[in-house]
Amino acid sequence: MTATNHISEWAEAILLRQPRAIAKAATAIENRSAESEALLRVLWPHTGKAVVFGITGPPGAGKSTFVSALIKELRAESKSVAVIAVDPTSPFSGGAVLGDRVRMLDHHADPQVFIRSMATRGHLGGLAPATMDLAVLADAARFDAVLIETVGVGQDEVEIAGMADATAVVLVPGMGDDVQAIKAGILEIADVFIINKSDLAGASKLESELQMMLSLAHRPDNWVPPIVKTIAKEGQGIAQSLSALRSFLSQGLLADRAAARWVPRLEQMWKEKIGSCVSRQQIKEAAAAVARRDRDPYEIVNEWFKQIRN
Ligand SMILES: Nc1nc2c(ncn2[C@@H]2O[C@H](COP(=O)(O)OP(=O)(O)O)[C@@H](O)[C@H]2O)c(=O)[nH]1
Ligand SMILES: [Mg+2]
Repeated sequence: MTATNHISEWAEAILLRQPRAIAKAATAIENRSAESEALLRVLWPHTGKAVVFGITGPPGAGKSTFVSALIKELRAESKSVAVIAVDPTSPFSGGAVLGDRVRMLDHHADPQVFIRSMATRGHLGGLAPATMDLAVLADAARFDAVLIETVGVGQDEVEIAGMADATAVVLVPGMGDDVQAIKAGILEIADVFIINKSDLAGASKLESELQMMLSLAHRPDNWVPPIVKTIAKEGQGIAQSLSALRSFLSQGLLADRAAARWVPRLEQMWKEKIGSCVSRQQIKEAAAAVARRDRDPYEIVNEWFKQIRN
């Protein structure tokens, strides 16, 4: 079989939503293999139908619980759902991936639900492109909704959520000096605020703090992010959250927004492309030479740049 045939048959199977073809593609995308790029180019013309929701917020806010409840809500509407969970994998917390998987097990038997956990380790600069490519894959496989869960701690993760069609920032009461304590980057990408764990004390206080903050802020698109109180573990407020996300989508500003969202995404893709032209080993060797004062770092970078253009 020729390489092109192989890719087109693979793409065909994905368009038919065959689980094994999708899983294999997801792995190829995570590994940033040359094959995956060829595959994505074939899939691309078949995309653009799925709605991509970003769900972000601090660790433990209840994002996975919220996502799980959102799957249920979407399945009740007979919508198919793909979930991409970008998990933090630090040497100190190995349990996050498993925790998310277990909670989402409810949906694992359902062929209309696809769940992929992605490790953040080993994606030097390529985390965002890999995640967004998984969303392209899910879109091509005709999933109606794609939910991307990221932990709003690293800049990469915050950016990923910001590339979605609509982004929910999940907060919880009792976060100390609340709104001030939250990373500014997270707040900037919120199209909808979710105050989860509203069964706990302090939900109203957080709500008024957020309202205060929103009354002072001003978005260029004039959108005022709604605030929805939820108890995700009991499925409360989930339908309202979905409506809030959809009301943001239905503003009629979609074309402008889509173009604006493609700016960081193309930047990321470009960065990844450049990064992939020079190996880690080459960089290490160059670094040693620079440290020894054998080489000039400016010249090295210029050489690499010339290499790309050839
Ligand atoms: N009290 C309360 N706990 C919740 C709620 N939603 C989730 N949790 C709990 O919060 C913890 C963290 O949830 P998880 O979904 O893993 O958070 P994530 O790290 O943001 O994905 C779990 O023990 C959940 O059971 C809620 O609405 N109220
Ligand atoms: Mg989680």
